[in-house]
Amino acid sequence: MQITRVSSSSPKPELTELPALGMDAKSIAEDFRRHFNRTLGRDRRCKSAFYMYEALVLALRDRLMERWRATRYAYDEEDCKRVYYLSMEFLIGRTLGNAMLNLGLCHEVEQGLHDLGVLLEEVQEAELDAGLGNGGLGRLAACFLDSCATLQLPVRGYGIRYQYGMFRQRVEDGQQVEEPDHWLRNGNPWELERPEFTQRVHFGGRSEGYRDASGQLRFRWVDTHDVLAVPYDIPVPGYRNGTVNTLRLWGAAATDEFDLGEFNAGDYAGSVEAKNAAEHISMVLYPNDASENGKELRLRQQYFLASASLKDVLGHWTFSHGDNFSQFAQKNCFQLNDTHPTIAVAELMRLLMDEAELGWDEAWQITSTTMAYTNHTLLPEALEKWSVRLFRQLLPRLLEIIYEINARFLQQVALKWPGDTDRLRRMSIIEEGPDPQVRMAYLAVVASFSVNGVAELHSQLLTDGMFRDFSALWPDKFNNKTNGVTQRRWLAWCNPGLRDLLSATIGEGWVADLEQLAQLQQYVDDEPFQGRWRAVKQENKRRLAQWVKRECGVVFDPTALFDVQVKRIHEYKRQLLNALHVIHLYDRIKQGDTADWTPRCVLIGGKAAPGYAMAKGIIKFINKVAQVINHDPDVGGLLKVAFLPNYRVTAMEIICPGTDLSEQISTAGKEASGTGNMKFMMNGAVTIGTLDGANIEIREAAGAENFFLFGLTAEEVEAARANYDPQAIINGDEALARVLALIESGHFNQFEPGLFDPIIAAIRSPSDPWMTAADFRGYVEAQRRAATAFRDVQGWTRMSIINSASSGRFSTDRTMREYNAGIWQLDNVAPLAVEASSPL
Ligand code: 26Q
Repeated sequence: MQITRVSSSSPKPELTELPALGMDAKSIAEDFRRHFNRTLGRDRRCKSAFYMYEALVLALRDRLMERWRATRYAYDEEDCKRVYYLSMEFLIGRTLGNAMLNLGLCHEVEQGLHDLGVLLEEVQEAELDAGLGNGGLGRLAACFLDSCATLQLPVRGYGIRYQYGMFRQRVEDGQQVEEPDHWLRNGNPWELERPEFTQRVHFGGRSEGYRDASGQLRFRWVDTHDVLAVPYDIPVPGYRNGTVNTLRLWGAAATDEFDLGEFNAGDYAGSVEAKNAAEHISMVLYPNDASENGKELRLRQQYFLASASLKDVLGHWTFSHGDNFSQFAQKNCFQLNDTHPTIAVAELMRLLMDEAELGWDEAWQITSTTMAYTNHTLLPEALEKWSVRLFRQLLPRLLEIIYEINARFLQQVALKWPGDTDRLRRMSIIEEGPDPQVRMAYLAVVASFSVNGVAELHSQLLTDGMFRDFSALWPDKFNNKTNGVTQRRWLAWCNPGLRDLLSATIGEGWVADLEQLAQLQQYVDDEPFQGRWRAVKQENKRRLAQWVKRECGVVFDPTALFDVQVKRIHEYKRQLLNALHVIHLYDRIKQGDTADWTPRCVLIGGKAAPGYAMAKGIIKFINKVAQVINHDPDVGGLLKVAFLPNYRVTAMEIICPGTDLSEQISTAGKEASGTGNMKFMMNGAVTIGTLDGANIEIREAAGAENFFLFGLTAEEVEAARANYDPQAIINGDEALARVLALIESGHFNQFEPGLFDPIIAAIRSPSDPWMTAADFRGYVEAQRRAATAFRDVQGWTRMSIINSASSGRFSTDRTMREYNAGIWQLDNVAPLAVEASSPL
């Protein structure tokens, strides 16, 4: 990989050049004041935190703007290869702190505001989370962008500018209540609208064949209903390197003629309806992190993203290369974040054939060498399928193309395995039946040159299971890219105490090179260092306890073991197993079995998909159990349980620094990777977990003695399924029998009989897919080992330090280097010097 520095003597427009903006406290304070007073028209009589926040964003944005332009110029002048990360979700959270950190302005901003008598912390609290994602997959996309900008890789994110992000969760009488998240209510000062790059996206209509001038049969898509896609750009700064990449989010808008036609015909209400229908496309994020199959609006969203983004890229290409596509595949790559944007495969074919007038072979050559697909799930119910009928109605031309891709693909299969009709049926992109379906994952695999899973076990299970036939056909396509998280947000920003201790001990290098944390190994037994490590953790636990008190009204004692499980609520993630353990501890307390007790505070948080009844039942269960335990005078300080409402990115920024024990307890073989597990590890939490997803790699890195392992392996889970007998397990385990008896007695649902019947039935069911009862004993024992270990203060500190010291591998900087070496093959490109880039 070569580092390219674009010469500042390269030709550039010769108009007025602005001097670069000052990066000192005084300049920032001046700009802050100017924006507050003049741009926003506020004064000391209106010192609302929101306008101060906005003024500060504008001051920082000015500084990003010049670097953004310099980066763009460098990419254009270099004519470098680029990657487009297509994702329905970018779970960004807050941007202010990240911008300050990456611009290297934390102290300067704090000082500048302080000099004006303004408290930075208050200003920060005015920023809402950009909750444009459900969970892991969306947050991963945001971490990827941070790392790509830091590595100076020309990668651009493409997504949707949802008006409403992930719903806000309130808890009322233990129950989840959803509220819309109108995060754009006060505007978004980070974004830059770019109406000049508006694209037109087609829906409906029909496909029509015709002969072109040379007599060649071609197709056009006619009588369509069109929607405009308007881009909003968000700057993505690298860590102190002058690079600013772009996240381009599309907002939907009605075309003029769409509503004017009806308006002129006198149908005023109808014309507004049409406008609404168009704008509905980017109205709301689907709050479902498994599947919401078959919803027309969801397919509209997916095509909207794919079509607008591809047109944008092709527009840029033809602007500089005309209609010559011979180099296109060498210079462009699309990374599909799960199957959600996979319709891009057919759309690229359509654009190349119907609009750029290429032949099938040439178009396929380009498509199948520019598309790469990342899978994030093994759950069969999460596999996307679209009914052919819906496809035909909404995207008729795309369906034709998919059929043709499938026909040619099946020919290839038939050639390799003559006469194997069962294999043809299994591998077909079209699932036949009374209501035929398009299998999006198969379309993605067939059209991509790379298919990757997100942890070693997950990638292995993909080629052994779901994609077995495909892996036999194309073994070289399949690869693993273990996930990561960005240490800028998940350590340097969210844990200032640990950041300062680390930097004082091993220098600041780890912020851009996480493997340097390995240098901590030499301090593992250094008592003064251990003391400082504990002091930092203690302070973070105090901060977390304060927050839990405010959000849940439950008092946590910072000297207790902080045991935390935060993630989406899902049966496979087994929050239920956690709750059973909590009840078991409660039962022990009630029996007086409390010799050598380790006081413990259990925190559980996460959102349930609004339509997922069982997940909502689990939330209610946890809340009711917490209520009983927290109010039982026999329990006192031995055990506290809190359900944290509205878990989100900003909540995790406070939670992970203050956690001792990280719960990663999914049924083995079900969690593709997990990324929360990595955030906790980095911040010195010890994991209790199964051999699932990236837990396996975490344990390898930290050493088995620094990880609390329990449970069946993925293989054992599948082997045990056929003869799974939870009743026998319950009969043979007194503790579990007592826990179930207590639940069945109605102890946790005094006034709502039958409330937890579905939960009890799930645990007792021989067809429980998550085999909760099977892992109970192992889990309780692992928890006992953890509790005992925690009372050895030095021993625990050692484990904590070792976990953090071994987390170097779990930086998205490493993940992105691997994507680049194995899939993208981009050169690093540094921006033009800031002062050399002309503003006009
Ligand atoms: C699908 C169809 C219709 C509506 C919504 C969806 C949908 C939306 C989001 C399906 C899945 C998701 C999100 C999945 C997800 O977050 N998966 C997680 O990805 C992480 C990053 O790779 C992994 O660490 C987790 O293990 C995996 O569960």
